[in-house]
Amino acid sequence: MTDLPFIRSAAVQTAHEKGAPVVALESTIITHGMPYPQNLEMARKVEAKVRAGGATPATIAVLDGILHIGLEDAQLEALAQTRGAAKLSRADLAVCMASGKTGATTVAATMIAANLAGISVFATGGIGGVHRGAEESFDISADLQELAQTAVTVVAAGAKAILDVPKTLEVLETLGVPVIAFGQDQMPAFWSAQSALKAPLRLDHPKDIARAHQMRGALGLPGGQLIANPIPSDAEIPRAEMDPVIERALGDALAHGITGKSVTPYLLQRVFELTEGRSLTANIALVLNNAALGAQIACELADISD
Ligand code: PSU
Ligand code: MN
Repeated sequence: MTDLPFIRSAAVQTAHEKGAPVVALESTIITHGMPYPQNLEMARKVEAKVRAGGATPATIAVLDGILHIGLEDAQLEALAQTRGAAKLSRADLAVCMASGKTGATTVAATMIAANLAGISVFATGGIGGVHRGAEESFDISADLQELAQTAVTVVAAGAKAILDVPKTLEVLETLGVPVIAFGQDQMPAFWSAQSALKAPLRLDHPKDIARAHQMRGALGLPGGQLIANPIPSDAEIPRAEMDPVIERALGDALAHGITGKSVTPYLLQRVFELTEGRSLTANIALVLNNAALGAQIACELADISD
């Protein structure tokens, strides 16, 4: 136990010992994706949603160099108020831990940590992907590579609409990542339930998603699956409304010379300002929806493994 490079919260430890369903949750969305105190409210509601679905939530973060699989409520509260937390992707995780610092895990780093702790399902808002203008900037999120190599099923509301979604789908196809729309043919577009793009694959039942996860393992295929779960229609912001907002935010990012890790947090903050907070309300609704589906998939997987 002592040589594990992580610690589990008490609740996650109990679930782990029983083989009970666990859903991993990321922390970059808390520190870099939403302002305080809405981020803390969101994080608590998402955990409650997972519990209501019969699974144990495991929010993942590095606190003072220690990789935590599941946070106690006081730790969650402290993280939500931390200003200097690093944004940790695959490249950053080991350095942060070795230097005793605090950092929040992106989709990529959360997948690595979940896999290490034996957790197969992870719910988030939207994954990172190919940024618009990537042909110039080369800005492609490490989340995509991670989906290709780490066996975790990630439930998201598609790729964030600030990205180049067609290019993101092309890269995922090249990497052999199954992109599965849940219950509809179209790819969802994060704040909007529909996009103009057809999803590569579609499944309608959490049990089938769990089976597909298991089948990939049985086939010896590395990597996970991306489940694209549309935002509930009563919470969505239609595409026609979002498109000009996104265009403006992208223009502002360019004008301010925002690059690298700061691009996604900057764009999310700018979209929040330009929609007068409506993007945040939608973002919270979609994360909750993903947490509920993640819990269902985790329960089905635990059933299969019994
Ligand atoms: N989804 C959200 N809000 C976020 C993110 C996802 O609703 O803040 C974060 C995730 O942690 C994702 C990261 O991994 O943004 C992508 O960052 P980048 O584009 O720099 O790879
Ligand atoms: Mn990037």
